[in-house]
Amino acid sequence: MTLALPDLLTVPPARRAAAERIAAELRPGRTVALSTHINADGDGCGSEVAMAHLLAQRGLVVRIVNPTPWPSMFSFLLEGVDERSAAGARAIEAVDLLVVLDINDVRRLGNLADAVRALRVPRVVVDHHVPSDAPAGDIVMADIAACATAELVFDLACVLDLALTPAIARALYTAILTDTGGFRFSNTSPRCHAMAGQLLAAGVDPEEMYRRIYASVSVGRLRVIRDALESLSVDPAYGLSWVSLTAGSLERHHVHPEELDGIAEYPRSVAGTRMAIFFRELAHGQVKASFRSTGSVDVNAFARQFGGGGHARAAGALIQGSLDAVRERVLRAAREFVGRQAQPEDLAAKPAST
Ligand SMILES: [Mn+2]
Repeated sequence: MTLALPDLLTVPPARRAAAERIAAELRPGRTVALSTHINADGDGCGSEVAMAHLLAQRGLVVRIVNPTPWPSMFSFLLEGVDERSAAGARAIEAVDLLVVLDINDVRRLGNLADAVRALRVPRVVVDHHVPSDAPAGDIVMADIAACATAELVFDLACVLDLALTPAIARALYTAILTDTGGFRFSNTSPRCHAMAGQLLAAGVDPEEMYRRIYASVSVGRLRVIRDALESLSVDPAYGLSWVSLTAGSLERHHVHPEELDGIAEYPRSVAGTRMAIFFRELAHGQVKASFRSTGSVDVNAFARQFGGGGHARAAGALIQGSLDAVRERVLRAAREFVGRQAQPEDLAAKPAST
């Protein structure tokens, strides 16, 4: 008997329809700016670079303009790409089209948000976050089932019938590798692996990618992780684990914020954890809180209490206040939030009479 395997890479109809609406705007000769969220991650950067090469293939003139500097750990992707984040909002004023990647809320564009709101040209959004009430554009290709924004860029390439060059494949692979935590998180779908297979076939060297992304860290990153682990606290009664970093720690070890990706995995890895939190003190009396769930807690819903959002298992919020005050407030809310969501095991373990 043969196994009837699904054709994993077929582009779902809703995505195809969205890709076709976007395609209508991608006219050769147009100048397009690509942007992603503040402190771009692997998915933001990889999706942008892949998109830059794809649109150039189609005859558009492409520039990348991000609200914060291009992370040095992803500079290896930039060859042959026009990256003008340093010019700020000026670099998006005279474009014919804007494509915003990996963002569900225009405020995630930081110091570019006002210029983007003021743009009178078509604004495209390609994203896989839970939609917000303030999208960054009007032509949207969004699907929370996509393992990364890069999966949607891959689909767009399929619909547009563009070539998957080695440079595009590396950028897309960077994006899906980092957004799935190295193919470990729950968004690692069969389709994600099928896509990874295509990218390897298109020339990606997985060991080289592992070395560049996970095995080329600064010694400062490890020292910051040491500081964070020193602060590790757990509340087993609620399944909460958290770490904190002061602004001074990053300064002392000369570490950029983009090098902090993955730190929330340490508290999440503690046995019995349902929700993990990484508190990072910023300048100007703000704290960035990253929330991670092991499955039974919807941290996107939790983050919304603090004006943030993201995904069900990974979300974040920017909160006003000192590190101590924010931590206290968030932990109090987290105990209440987690406490309201009884675990099935708890219910089963309780005698019927109580
Ligand atoms: Mn993403």
